[in-house]
Amino acid sequence: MSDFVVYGSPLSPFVRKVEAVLHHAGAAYEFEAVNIFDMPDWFVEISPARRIPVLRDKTIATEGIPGTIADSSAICLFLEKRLQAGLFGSSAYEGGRAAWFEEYADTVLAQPTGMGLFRPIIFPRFSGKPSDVEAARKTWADTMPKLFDYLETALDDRPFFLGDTYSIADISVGAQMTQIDLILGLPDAGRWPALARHTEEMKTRPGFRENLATCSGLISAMLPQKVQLD
Ligand SMILES: N[C@@H](CCC(=O)N[C@@H](CS)C(=O)NCC(=O)O)C(=O)O
Repeated sequence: MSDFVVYGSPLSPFVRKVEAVLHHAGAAYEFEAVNIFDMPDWFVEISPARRIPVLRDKTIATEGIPGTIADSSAICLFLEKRLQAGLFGSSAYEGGRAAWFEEYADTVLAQPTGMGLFRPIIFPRFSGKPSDVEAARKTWADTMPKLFDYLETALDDRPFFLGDTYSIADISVGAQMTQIDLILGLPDAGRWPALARHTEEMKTRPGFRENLATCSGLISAMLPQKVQLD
C-alpha cells in the first residue's frame, strides 16, 4: 500500500526527477498516466500551470485538490520534509547550492533540452514523420556546449555537485542529461569528462534505472537508434 500517486508521463524529465526522489527515500508510489496533449479537466484542476508532474499524498486526500502538489521543485521540497529524504546537503549553504543547481537544471538546461532537442527529434515521430535533425543539430552546436561547460566546471572533477554528497542537484541535472542520453547519447567524454561520468552514474541510481528502462522501451518503438549529431 503506497501513500503517493505520481501523475504524469515517464518521458518527462520532471517526472523522472520526482521518481528519483521517491526511490531515494524508499517510498512506494502509484503512477497515473496523463496525456499532455489532451489534459483532462480533473488534471488541470490539480495542475493550474498545465504541467506534469503532480504528486498526491493519499494520507491527506485521495481525490480532488487537497493532498496534491504541482511542480517538481515544490514536490521535491515537500518530499524532503515529509520523508526526510536528505537531498539538500548538510548545511544551509549546501542546501542553497543544491537548490540553485536544481533551478538551473529545470530552466536553463531544460528549455533547450526539451524544446531544442527532444521535441524536434521525438515529436514528429509520434505521427510517423522523420525527426527534425537540423533543428536539433543547431541547438546541440549553438546552445548546449556553454551549458555543459558550466556543469563541467561546477562538478570540478568531483562525483556530485556538492562534492561527495548526492543531492537534489544531481537528480535535477541527471534528469535532464539522461533525457539527452535517451535520444542522442552522452556528451563528448573527451570534452566534458566529469559531466559524462556524472550522467553515467545517474543512469544507475534508484528511480533513474526504472524510469529509463520504461522510457527506452517507449522511445525505441519510435526511434530505433540514437541520433548522431556531431
Ligand atoms: N517547472 C515545472 C516544469 C514541468 C514541465 O514543463 N513539464 C512538461 C513536460 S516535460 C509539461 O507538462 N508540458 C505540458 C505542456 O507544455 O503542455 C516542473 O518542475 O514540474
